[in-house]
Amino acid sequence: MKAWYYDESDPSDQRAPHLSSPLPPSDITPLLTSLGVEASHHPTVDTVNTFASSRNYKNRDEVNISPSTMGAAYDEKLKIFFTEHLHEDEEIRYVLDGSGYFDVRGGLGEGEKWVRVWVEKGDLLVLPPGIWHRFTTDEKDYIKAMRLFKDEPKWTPLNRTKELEENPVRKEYVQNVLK
Ligand code: KMT
Ligand code: NI
Repeated sequence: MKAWYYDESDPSDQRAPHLSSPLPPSDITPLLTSLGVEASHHPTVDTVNTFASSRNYKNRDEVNISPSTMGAAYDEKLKIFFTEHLHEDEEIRYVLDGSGYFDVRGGLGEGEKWVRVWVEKGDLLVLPPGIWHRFTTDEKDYIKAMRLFKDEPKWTPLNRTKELEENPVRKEYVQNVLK
């Protein structure tokens, strides 16, 4: 896993690194923690299973995102994943193979910034309910990931709007995590 503030200067390709200066590894965990994001690394799925059951996760699915598995739908799917959204449930993402970027919003109002988190095989992220985020593959165009859900698979993205700032889950996230 690596992370940096997303460089907005060239918007042409979401899969490009958009690297500003890389954050020193020791700064990454405190930054993610301040956003309520937990990151860990699991060489095998065994410890992911333990982690998930300790948090009462009951459901999961797998996505294989690449031009060869998705054909013409690939570009369209990437646009959907990269549309800024939130989920009302906490969700775990575990990378089984390949790599990609989760962008998570840091700051509020004028101070908003994208934090780009590069994840590769074995990396696990817990995204808190109510965090604005988006996903894209990187220039290798391939990720296989496990998506874990507490209850019913409810991965419906709620795309960002002004009104959604008033969503109770969003408000709770802002009050309790960002403050
Ligand atoms: C999400 O919530 O944005 C996703 O699940 C993206 C696909 S998982 C690599
Ligand atoms: Ni999402």
